[in-house]
Amino acid sequence: MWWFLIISLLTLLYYIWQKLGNLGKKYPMCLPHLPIVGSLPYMSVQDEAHIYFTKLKEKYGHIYALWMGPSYVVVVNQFSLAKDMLLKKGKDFASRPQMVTTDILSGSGKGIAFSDYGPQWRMYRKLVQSTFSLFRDRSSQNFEKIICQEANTLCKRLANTEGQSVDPSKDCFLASANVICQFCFSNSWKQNDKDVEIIMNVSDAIIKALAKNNLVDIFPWIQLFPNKDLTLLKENVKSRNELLEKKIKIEKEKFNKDSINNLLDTLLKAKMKTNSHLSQEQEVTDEHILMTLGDIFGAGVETTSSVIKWILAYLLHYPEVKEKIQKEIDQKIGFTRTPLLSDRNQLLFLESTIREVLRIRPVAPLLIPHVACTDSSIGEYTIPKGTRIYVNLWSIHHDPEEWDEPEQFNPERFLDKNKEQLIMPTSSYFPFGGGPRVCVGEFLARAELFLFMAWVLQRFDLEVADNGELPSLEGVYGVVYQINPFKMKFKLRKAWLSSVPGQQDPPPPAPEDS
Ligand code: STR
Repeated sequence: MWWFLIISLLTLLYYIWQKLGNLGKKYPMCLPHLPIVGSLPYMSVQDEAHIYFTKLKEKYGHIYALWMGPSYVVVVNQFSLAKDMLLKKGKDFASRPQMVTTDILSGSGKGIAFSDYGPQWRMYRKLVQSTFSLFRDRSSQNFEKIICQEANTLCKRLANTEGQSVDPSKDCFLASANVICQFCFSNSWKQNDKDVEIIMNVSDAIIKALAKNNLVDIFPWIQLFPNKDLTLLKENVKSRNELLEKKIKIEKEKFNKDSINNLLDTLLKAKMKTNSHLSQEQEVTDEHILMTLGDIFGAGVETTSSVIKWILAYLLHYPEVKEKIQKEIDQKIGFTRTPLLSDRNQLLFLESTIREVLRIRPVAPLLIPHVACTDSSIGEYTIPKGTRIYVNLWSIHHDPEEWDEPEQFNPERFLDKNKEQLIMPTSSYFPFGGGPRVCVGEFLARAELFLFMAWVLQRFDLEVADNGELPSLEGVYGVVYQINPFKMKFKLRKAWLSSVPGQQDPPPPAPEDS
């Protein structure tokens, strides 16, 4: 009997202690939840996650909590709260959750996208950033030159498809893969290289496997049972790693510590400096090199090629926008030279269209989940250490309190009244995330989107495929919000053909330093 009293007393004391500890603290409203399964039985599986989380805002407010099995998750749906969390208290929320699927992809949290916030992550991120600076600063082989070379070959390939209905996926993939391949290894792939096909399929399979909303990420013990999705993910990650390892092995031969030209060189040089005096965290290993290259490669290819396809699809739906962009290209650039990065403040319709596509169809609608590395707060709400946070970019980009008719595709919202200047109508816009984990390749991505689109629209008209079907603007939710496959036609513009008589090839790229 007395032990029963002691247990009851201890439980009561614990309860009071908890209550006292929480005095004055305010937590986000929480969805109902049960032991073990958490809020899962109360959640809808009909809508895709970003849409469902946006709908929940009506009932639970701009910030709310739920339990994904044993994990406490907070969803942030509003820009001012996201700003507080990503920018003001960025370091408090800069960690990543440990999940079975991303552990498989990142070799247990190596690389930079899915690794924990700490000295090791910082070191690899700095190495990547320093390589980005190299490509921005130097005059030979800078980003502008590389992108223009790729835009040139892209246009040649598209000219060869003249008049046929084609799926633009492979061409978009190859163009962005080759830019990132130059960045990582200083070389590129040819159109019919078998490896391109392999890496394209493998990358796509990885994204699809990650998108499956795997239950193993909620209940890791599920991996003890046979799991088809997980096996598929493992196989594809293995193929990707083998392909990258093969490339690393070949490119390593050319390494010269006095001539650092690409990301692999930067990482190998850092590895040379590794010695026994360094702590494990500062040690550069082959596996870390592989994972860092894998992240940069995956991020560089999948995001850019996906956005280009979204832009093409929107321009097929809104030919009047395409015409405005082309008119501006004709006026500001004409046909005697090719577009340059410095044209960005001239081609306002193109820039505003890119911004609008990144708003209406964000690359990563829930970003990559963040984790609180310390007890902290978002706005007035207490967030305990270890909380998983989803930033609902979809809701932020479609917030009717911030955007006029957010569901409408309207690039001109990014232009002033006279359509003479680019503007930002609201701050409710984070297409590349923000804070310490902001996309490291934002500069490159924006440069690629601008130059690829400017080159293509300077010489091609975009037409609906022969079956007359417009692409669906409903995407497929995942780490990258992808468009469903579609076909279209690229037709050389009459104006282009008549201005460059008898010549189907674009003029040679003439970019000098930006
Ligand atoms: C794509 C498929 C692949 O082969 C490797 C990766 C790893 C990095 C991922 C990338 C993925 C998808 C897009 C991500 C990127 C890191 C940052 C980027 C998630 C899964 C975004 O935040 C959009």
